[in-house]
Amino acid sequence: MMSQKIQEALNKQLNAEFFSSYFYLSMSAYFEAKDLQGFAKWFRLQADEEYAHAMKIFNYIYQIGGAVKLDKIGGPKTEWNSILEVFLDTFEHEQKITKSINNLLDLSISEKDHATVNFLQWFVSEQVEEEAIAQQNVKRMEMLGDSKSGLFMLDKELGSRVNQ
Ligand code: OFO
Repeated sequence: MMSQKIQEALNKQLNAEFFSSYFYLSMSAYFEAKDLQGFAKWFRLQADEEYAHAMKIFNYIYQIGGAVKLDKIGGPKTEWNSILEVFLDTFEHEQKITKSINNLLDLSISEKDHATVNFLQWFVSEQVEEEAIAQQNVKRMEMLGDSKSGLFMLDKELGSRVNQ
């Protein structure tokens, strides 16, 4: 049985993952409007992945006898000044999520909740991957500069993404 503190923190993280999904879906909509189908698809799959992260936490809370308390999800940003800004926001957001996973892990360690410490290991590895990808996308966008053909190629490449 988890402590009240851990249950609240897991519910908070659950909300953050749902927000991530909503945030990336908003980015997907932004690219749909620009007719950049590859980028739109990439962010839609990213939104699906975040939804799956949320559901992982949802299922875990019940597995260890806790209770899920769904809260309202904040309204995500819907307008960006440039494509680069979208990728910079993604990187910044992933860094924020990494911090909140690390805080949750610190709390689980101090509460001696070994099951939750173990559960969170998957998220720790996932965040390393997500930050690396987000940073790589920022670098690629910076390299492209104003190149239209570069943008077309990157749109094509990101559009080939498939979720595992
Ligand atoms: Fe859930 O990993 Fe990104 O935010």
